[in-house]
Formats: sequence, C-alpha cells, structure tokens
Amino acid sequence: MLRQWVDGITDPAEAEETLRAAQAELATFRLEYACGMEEIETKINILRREFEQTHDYNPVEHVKTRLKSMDSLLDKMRRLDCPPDLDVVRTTIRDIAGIRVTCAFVEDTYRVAEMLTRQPDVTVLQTKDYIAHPKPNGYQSLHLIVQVPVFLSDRTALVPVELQIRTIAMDFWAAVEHRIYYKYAGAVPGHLRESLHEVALTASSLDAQMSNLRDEIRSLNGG
Ligand code: 0O2
Repeated sequence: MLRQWVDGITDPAEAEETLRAAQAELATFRLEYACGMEEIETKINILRREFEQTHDYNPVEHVKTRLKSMDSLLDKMRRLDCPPDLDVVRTTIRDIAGIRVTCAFVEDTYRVAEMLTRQPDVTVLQTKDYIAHPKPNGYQSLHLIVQVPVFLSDRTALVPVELQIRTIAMDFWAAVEHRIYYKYAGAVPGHLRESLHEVALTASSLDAQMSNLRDEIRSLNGG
C-alpha cells in the first residue's frame, strides 16, 4: 500500500512529503471514527444515567467500544477488493467504529435501539435483526449501522458506527462461538456446530424465562 502512494516519485524529499501527507490523512480518518464512536457512547451513557435516575432501573449492563485495527481494516479491504482510497473505504466499510451494548433482557435491546435511533442527529443506515431472525449457526444480536455528525473545526463529518445490541446470554454465546470459530479457522467440526446451535436455543430459552420472571416480579410490585 505504501508503495502505491509513492509510486513514480523519484525524489526522496517528495516521497517523504507524500508519505507524511498520507499519514496525516490516515490519522484524521481514524480520528473521525473515534469521535463518532465517542458521540454514540456518550448518548448511551446519558440514557443510562437518566434511566437510572427516573426509572430506578438500568437497561444497559455493559458498553464496549472498538476501533477496527489497521490490520483488520486492511484484511477487510482485501476481502472486499476495496481500493486504497479513503473515500471508497468510507462508503464500503461501515464497521470501522463499533459499539457493543449488553442488556439483561431482550426487551431492553429493542428499547435501547429505539431510544438511540429516535434522536434527531442519529440516522439509521442499516438494521439487521438477528434476534428476531437468528443466523443459521444460532447467532443472535441486533445490529444497526447508525450515522452521527462529528463537528470538526472546518467541516462536519458524517460518521457511521456499527452497534451490536444483545443480551448477556447472547453475548456469552457469541464470545464462545467466536473463540471456537477462530480455533478451527472457520472449519468448525459438525458436532461442535450442532452443540453451538443447541446452546443458542438454550440461551434463547434462558432469555425468555428471565423476561417472564421480570414480568411476574413487576406485576407483584404493581407494574
Ligand atoms: P469484528 O472483528 O467483530 O468486527 P460485514 O460486517 O459487512 O463484514 P456482515 O456479515 O454483513 O459482515 O455483517 P453482520 O452480519 O452485521 O456481522 C458483523 C459483525 O457481527 C461481525 O464482525 C461479528 O462481530 C458479529 N457476528 C456476525 N455473525 C457472527 C457469528 O456468527 N458469530 C459471532 N461470534 N459474531 C458474529 P466481524 O467483521 O466478523 O468481526
């Protein structure tokens, strides 16, 4: 990739200048995503605090943020045949900034998504509801790509952020599945795939039972 930037430049000083400019462009590119991610994280934290204060209850258990590493961005660009042009990368790869929200109950995952996406500066670019429609391997999670404005000194960047919202049980399953998937480099033996699928059903059933328990407790407490 570096060679592409300086290809055809014979003057070392000019090559260095070109590389420095590319480095600065890349740093700004990553900064925009980091800021977009912070914007969404702040929105989640505000909802958390407000919810705790007014409802004496917190629908969000954990929030985890991650900025795609340069290595995994380059991997994804290679996989998608994406040219090393930051404008093309911006429109092609929309999970450079990612936030994972873990909730105790299924209802809370939708509630958090709803509270976030109805905010006027949040635009939903994509929704994939793997809770209502789990993946064939059993994976469950609510995925959204949302776009937020990031106000910089000279312009406003519209930054996409990938949100994964799921229950603790779904998150536990995904973490274990991810480990197994990488251990077998994607070629997971049939018996393990079956076990994972069964465990995913157990996780769903646990989530349903937990929701029922909560409803019962609520009705005992008068709603
Ligand atoms: P990482 O490092 O977690 O970001 P795309 O995001 O466009 O490449 P896709 O499949 O269209 O791919 O997007 P989707 O379905 O929204 O899934 C994106 C992310 O969800 C994945 O990111 C995983 O984090 C998670 N995910 C999706 N399916 C599974 C699954 O079966 N098991 C587990 N454990 N996680 C899953 P990346 O890019 O794979 O990796």
